[in-house]
Amino acid sequence: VFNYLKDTVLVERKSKEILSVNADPSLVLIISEDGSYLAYLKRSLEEQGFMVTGALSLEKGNQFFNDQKPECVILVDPNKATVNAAELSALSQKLWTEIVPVMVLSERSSLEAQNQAYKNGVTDYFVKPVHMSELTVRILNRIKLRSIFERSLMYDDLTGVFNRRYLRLEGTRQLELFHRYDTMFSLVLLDLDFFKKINDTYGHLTGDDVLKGFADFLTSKKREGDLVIRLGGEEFVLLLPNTNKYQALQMVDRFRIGFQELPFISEETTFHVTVSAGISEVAKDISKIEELSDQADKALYAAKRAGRNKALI
Ligand code: GH3
Ligand code: MG
Ligand code: MG
Ligand code: MG
Repeated sequence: VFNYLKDTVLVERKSKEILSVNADPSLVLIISEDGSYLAYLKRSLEEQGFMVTGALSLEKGNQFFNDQKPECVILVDPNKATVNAAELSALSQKLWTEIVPVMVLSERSSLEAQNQAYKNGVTDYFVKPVHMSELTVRILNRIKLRSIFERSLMYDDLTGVFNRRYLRLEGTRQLELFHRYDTMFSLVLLDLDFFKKINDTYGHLTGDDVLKGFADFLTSKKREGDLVIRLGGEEFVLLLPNTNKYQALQMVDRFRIGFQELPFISEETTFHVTVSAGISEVAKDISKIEELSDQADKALYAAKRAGRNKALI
C-alpha cells in the first residue's frame, strides 16, 4: 500500500534496545539489620558486577528506595520474630507499582513462612545459606524481565514510536532539568490534516499506513536526542531538547514541507497528506508538562483555523 520507509528500521531499533538491556550495571538495594552480613552480601554482589547500596533498617531502605530507584531489592529477614508483615507489605506494594522485584533472604525454611512472604508480595524467597550463583542469576532474570516490560509500556503499538505515557515521564524529567539547570526545550504538537477523510476515502488500513509512514518520516528526519511520540489518533508530539521555539518552527516547517511531498499509494491512486503543528517553549511559569502541551494545542488550533498545512508558535 505504501512503499517509502520500511518497518525494519523500527524492528532493528527495538531489538537492539532489548538486547542492550543489561549494558549498565544494575543498582541493587540490600536491607539488612545485620551489618556484617550486609557487608558480605554487598561485596559478593559487587564482584558479580552489580552496583550495591545498603540500608540497616527497613525505614532507611524505604528512603533509599525513593531516592536511588534501585532495580532490585534484597531484604534480609532480621529473624527476630518475623519481618514486620505490615511494613513488608507496604514496601512490597510500592515495589510492585514500580515493578521492582523484592527478594527475601531468611533463616526460616517453613513453607508457611515462605508462603506468607509471597502473599506479602515478595518475588523470590531464599533460605540461608544462599548460593551466590543462584541469587545472581535470579536477580539478572528479574531485572531483564522488568526492563522488557518497562520498554513495552513506553511504545505505541501501531507506529513503534514512544507513547503518551512515556511523554509524561520524559516530559516531566526534562521540565525538572529545566527548572534546575535552565536547560531549554520545545514541544511540538502535530496533527494530520483531514485524516478522517483519508480513512473514509482509502480505508482504515491505509489510514494506519499513513500513521506509520508519518512516524517513520519523523523518526528518520529528527536529530539525535529529539523524541517522537504518538499521543493517540493522528496526533504526535516532538520533544526537542536545546531548541527554542523559533528553531523548532524552522525545523517543523522543513518537516511539514518534506512530508507533503511524500507519496502514499492506495490501489492505483497516489495521494499526499499534510500536517499542522503548534509549538510551545518551556518557561519558568510552567510546572506541568500538560501545561506546555496545552499551549502547543492552542497554537495548533490557530494553525488549523488559518487553513491547515501550517505551523504556528
Ligand atoms: P483536522 O484537519 O481538523 O485535524 O481533521 P481530522 O479529520 O484530521 O480530525 P478528526 O479529529 O476529525 O479525525 C481524526 C480521525 O482519526 C478520526 C479517527 O477515526 C481517526 N483515527 C484515530 N485513531 C486512528 C487509528 O489508529 N487508525 C486510523 N486509521 N484512524 C484513526
Ligand atoms: Mg486530531
Ligand atoms: Mg481534529
Ligand atoms: Mg487531524
